[in-house]
Amino acid sequence: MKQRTIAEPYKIKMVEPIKMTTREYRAEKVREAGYNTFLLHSEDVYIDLLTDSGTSAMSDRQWAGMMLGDEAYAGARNFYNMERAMQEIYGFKYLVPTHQGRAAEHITSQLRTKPGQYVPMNMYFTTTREHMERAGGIFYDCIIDEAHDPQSEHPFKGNVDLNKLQRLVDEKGAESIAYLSIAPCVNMAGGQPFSMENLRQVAEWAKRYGLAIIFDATRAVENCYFIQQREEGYANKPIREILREMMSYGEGCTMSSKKDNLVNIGGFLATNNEEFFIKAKEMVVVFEGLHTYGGLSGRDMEAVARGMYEMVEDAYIASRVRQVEYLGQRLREGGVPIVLPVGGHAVFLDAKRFLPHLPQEHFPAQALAAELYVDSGVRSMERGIVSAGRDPVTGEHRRPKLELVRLTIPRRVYTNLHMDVVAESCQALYEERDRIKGLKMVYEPSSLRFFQARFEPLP
Ligand code: PLI
Repeated sequence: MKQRTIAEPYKIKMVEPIKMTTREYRAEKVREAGYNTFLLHSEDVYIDLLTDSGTSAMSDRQWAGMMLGDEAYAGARNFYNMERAMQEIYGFKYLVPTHQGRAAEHITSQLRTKPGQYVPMNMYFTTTREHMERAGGIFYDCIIDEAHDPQSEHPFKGNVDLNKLQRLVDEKGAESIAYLSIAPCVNMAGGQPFSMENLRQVAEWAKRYGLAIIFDATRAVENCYFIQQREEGYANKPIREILREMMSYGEGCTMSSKKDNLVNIGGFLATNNEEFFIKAKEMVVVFEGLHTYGGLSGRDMEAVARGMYEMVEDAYIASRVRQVEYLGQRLREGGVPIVLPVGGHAVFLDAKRFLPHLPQEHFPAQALAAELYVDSGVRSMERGIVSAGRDPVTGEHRRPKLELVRLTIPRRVYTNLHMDVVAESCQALYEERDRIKGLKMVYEPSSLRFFQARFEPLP
């Protein structure tokens, strides 16, 4: 039987007009932006699928909570509300708020990594790896091979390959590992989930060697939805319970509240490890702010607390992930090459298959993102060779197998008609793909280059 439609479990109370521009105008703007969508002015964007980070629409309850901000320097009531929400929803004991996810990554990497130690992760994430390397750690990719293949339809492409973990221990010894960094709905793989079964096995393995799992819980709720839909034994379990079980396998997490938690700013570090908590509190006051606000205002913490309860409502998360799936379905029907299965937060165009005439050093995904903007005012993001950066030892470009353009869907913001516009634009570009040319990089920042790099079209 055909799946029944699930509509959004909310209605729209306030709207924000968006600007429609001409093709000529956009061609000029993208040139001024050095063909980098991060450098466009948001006002010149029609449908903004750059990121799902901090772009959510908050609910009336979250906005009402903002009015109840206790803007005390120390011990604000909203901190205790956020702490209670985190304890109930994620299940960890201790909370250190931070202004966003990368601040929690900074603290964790500095405190938990000795120079030269490995940090196994199920694929890299840009800021996570950057902080790991700044702390002297070495990233070790332990995701299953299928994750690097955009056409593999494995239902849990975010799974960890236990053989890869074992190989690391056999070759280097367990003491060479700082901790395991495990991310639900792996961003750079296309928003791909891991299964609870796989996580359980990883947790057992880690226990055997006395290693901690620290989640990057950024998109854990979306992963829980896939577990509920795809994994035996979870179909009738509420998302809230699935999340508690998932988190129970870790010692703690870093978190960008700007995703799952449905807020525009915020993050945190959570842990059951008291010693780590005490050290993290000492460090947060140096880099972020007092340990009861960590760079956030009272009202921000209140919005996070309320967002945590809203994100685990089953009807919300179903409509969120199914909107992403809807865009994926439209693109598939139009024959546009995308990463399969469609992930939890974004649809990823496979630029290698979209533009097979462009070699990776001509930055096909970067060029495609610029073309998409010119065609329809839709802003997307490169997730390929530019995002991967350079190897810190050899200085060479890292050449990821995945050369992708991410169409990231903000939460509770756009309608499916917006998704139709996006799909039609991608399809139109696919039909005229042969005329799309590559780019050359003319300015390259020393780290996280994708944010500020500039390009020019190749002749
Ligand atoms: O942007 P932050 O500092 O709040 O969070 C960093 C961060 C950590 N982990 C993961 C998996 C992320 O996706 C992430 C941020 N992602 C962004 C900004 C994105 O556009 O995907």
